[in-house]
Amino acid sequence: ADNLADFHGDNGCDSCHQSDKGPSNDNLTFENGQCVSCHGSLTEVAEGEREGIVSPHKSHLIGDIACTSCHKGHEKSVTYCDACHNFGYEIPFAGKWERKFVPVDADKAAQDKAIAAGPRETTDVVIIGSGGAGLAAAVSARDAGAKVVVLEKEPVPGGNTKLAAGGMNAAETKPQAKLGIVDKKQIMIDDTMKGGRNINNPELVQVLANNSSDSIDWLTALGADMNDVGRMGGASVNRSHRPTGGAGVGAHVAQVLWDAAVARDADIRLNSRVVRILEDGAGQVTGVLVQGAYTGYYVIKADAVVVATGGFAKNNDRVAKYDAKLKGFKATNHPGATGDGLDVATQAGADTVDLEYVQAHPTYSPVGGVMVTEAVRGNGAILVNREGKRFVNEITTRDKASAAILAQKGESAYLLFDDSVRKSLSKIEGYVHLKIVNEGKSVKELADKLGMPAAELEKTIGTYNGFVKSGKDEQFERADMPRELASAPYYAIEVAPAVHHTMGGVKIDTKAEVVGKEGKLIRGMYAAGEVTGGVHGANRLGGNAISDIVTFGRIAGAEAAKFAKDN
Ligand code: FAD
Ligand code: MEZ
Repeated sequence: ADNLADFHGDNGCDSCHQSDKGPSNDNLTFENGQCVSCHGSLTEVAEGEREGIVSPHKSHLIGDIACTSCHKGHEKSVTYCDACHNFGYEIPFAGKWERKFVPVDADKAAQDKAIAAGPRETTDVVIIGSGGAGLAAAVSARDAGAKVVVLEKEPVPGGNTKLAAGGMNAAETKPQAKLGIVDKKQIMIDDTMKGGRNINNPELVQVLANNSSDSIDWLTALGADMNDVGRMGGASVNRSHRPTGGAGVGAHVAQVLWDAAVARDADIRLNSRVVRILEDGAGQVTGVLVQGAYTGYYVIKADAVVVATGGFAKNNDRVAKYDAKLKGFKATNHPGATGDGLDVATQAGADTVDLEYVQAHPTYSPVGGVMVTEAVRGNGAILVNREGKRFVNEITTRDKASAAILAQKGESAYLLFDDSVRKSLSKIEGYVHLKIVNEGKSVKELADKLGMPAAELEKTIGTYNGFVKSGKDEQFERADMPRELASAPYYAIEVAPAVHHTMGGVKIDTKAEVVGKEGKLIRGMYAAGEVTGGVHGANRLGGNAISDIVTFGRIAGAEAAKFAKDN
């Protein structure tokens, strides 16, 4: 046998499919049910695995992970995890993971034919993308009474949102008050504008900051725990919210939003790529053309469309077009962050802003294929070079920290912390699990392991601890030094910058309505999240994206539902 279908062939097509016409929907709901009925649920399969491996069946992905995300019927199977990691899994009937960018208009003749055939179905609001912006929009549109279809091109939901780590920025919140943190929405506005080099759209920044505390309350009411509050680069106050104990914010928020959307009966379809937004020729959207991975092209007629397709950091050709310095760089993003939503929106007339601003995250682990959260630095870690010396204010903005790392020998550095930092942030356990953390019982042991001069590293840590005690970083003016690095064991992760966030995108107004190329609003088209531009200016502050997607996602969903009702 060459693939799973051949392997199961003797059992007949109906061992996998409900009818001899093949898959009934693009989620492969029936087919996945068949896998589970024979092999058990993901949890059950994971229980049977050897200890000590990073389990392929116990993942950080959200929702109910479909077996067919990796195990394919009629083609080669692929390990979805290979999009970021390399665990060396052996999967039956394996092909190599690869993802080529296919333009949205690649198959124009077949697309035109599907459009000519007319709509297969009708809904009030179509949401493109199942990341945080899309799911927040789905929840708020359902709460406003709209019938909603969410279309997601990947086999797993959650986009980049499920990977978000360090936190969600918000000012004047209840968790801040409980911790005695004094913050002001105006300070969040000022920090965001300064971090974005003052080219952000100030009206959008006001919406971001002024609604941020409401967005924390909204998530909390849906069941989220946003009670831990830490510091991110460029912030003058602790305002980055995450679950108690410091778990990753994104997987939690995405799961809460997914559960809320499912509980509200949003119709969520995976493996469903939107390749065109349809409009009536007079500036109003009429629906979308979908490319179902298993059911082919079809049209959904809709009164309103929310574009929530995320950024394009994983598409290095596109990144390099805007910033040649980033050519060949790795990316922190999920494989679907290719920018085709941007193409779909611009082909339907949307204007764009700030596309040339692409951000590198300073601390990506090339060994693990994962971004190491800024919260590790926020909670006290320092950056040292191969000589064992600090070289930058660790909690400066990302553009500055990335440039400083690239200026070091080997174009990488070590994120260095002690056991007290590890204990302060449970997200670090994930990095230990991925085996990317070097450990030493003493500073000397760690330095020897890294091939670093031990005396120099001991001196660096001693000097830094002195700054913590005096409250003044005399070397790099780091403002926030939450703890001394004095509790063994000591840890280090090698880090280098990787493409992380695309600041520019579709132009929107404060109601998340999309602005067209002639400056006129496109009626019925809304956009939210990383696909949009203007909120973050030239450089996004850590923690502001989750805030952006929840706030503008909620606004987009509510406004789209209202538009659908009124038109
Ligand atoms: P996404 O969550 O990326 O969702 C977009 C979805 O649209 C994807 O699932 C994609 O597959 C789908 N899609 C795209 N095109 C189409 C199409 N044509 N048809 C159908 N579906 C389509 N920000 C913070 O504020 N705090 C953090 O701690 C933080 N940590 C991060 C850590 C990592 C590793 C990464 C990568 C990012 C992090 N960010 C963080 C940034 C933040 O996670 C993202 O900017 C944000 O989640 C984007 O949300 P979104 O909903 O706009 O897009
Ligand atoms: O906002 C981000 O991208 C962020 C906080 C990432 C991280 O380092 O955790």
